[in-house]
Amino acid sequence: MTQPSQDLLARHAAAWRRATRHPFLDGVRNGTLPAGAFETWLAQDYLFAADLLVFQARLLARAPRPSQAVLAAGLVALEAELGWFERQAEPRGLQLDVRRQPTTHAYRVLFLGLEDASYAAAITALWALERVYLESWMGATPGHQDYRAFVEHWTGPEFVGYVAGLARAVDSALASGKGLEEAEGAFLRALDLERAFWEMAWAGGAAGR
Ligand code: HMH
Repeated sequence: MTQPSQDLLARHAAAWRRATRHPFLDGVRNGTLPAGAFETWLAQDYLFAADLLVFQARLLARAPRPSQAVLAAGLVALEAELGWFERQAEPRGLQLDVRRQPTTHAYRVLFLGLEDASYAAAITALWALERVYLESWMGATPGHQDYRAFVEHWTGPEFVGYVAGLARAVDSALASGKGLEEAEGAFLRALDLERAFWEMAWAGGAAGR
């Protein structure tokens, strides 16, 4: 029998492609991003990561014992990532205390809603959004030198291992076959927002500034 996480990927290949391939990522790879796109992405992703940290802390609090380790380690890594964003922004002269754009806000609303959803749905969304990042940035390797540190951040062995650990957490949460429908809804919602996030960054180039 295939794993529930693999099943979701197989059943929604088109939505997956939309979430993981985008002109923004092509621009990261070959250095042809419009001015402002990367800066828009960076500032909004910093806000996203701050919201994700809160979501994940609360998810950890209701995780079953065998999945606590991967979620706790991820939480520590996320906090370090906020510092890393701050260090990336500084030499670029980039302001991080900007307002959430609508897509970033919509993601925050999803996170808050998932607090009332089943643990299985919430862990599925978390795995999906992290796996989207892995595959998206993999598609941008090795990346133009201006963006290489970011490509390396989401394609290295640590992140690969983290995403694999989350997949195991999803597979055990969905092993009973219960709650699959709700988890699938959360999965698809995350994919939609991932697509929208690239669109937002892309639109932040040229037109946005
Ligand atoms: C929009 N999705 C978005 N930003 C991220 N940093 C990740 C996923 C991975 O943490």
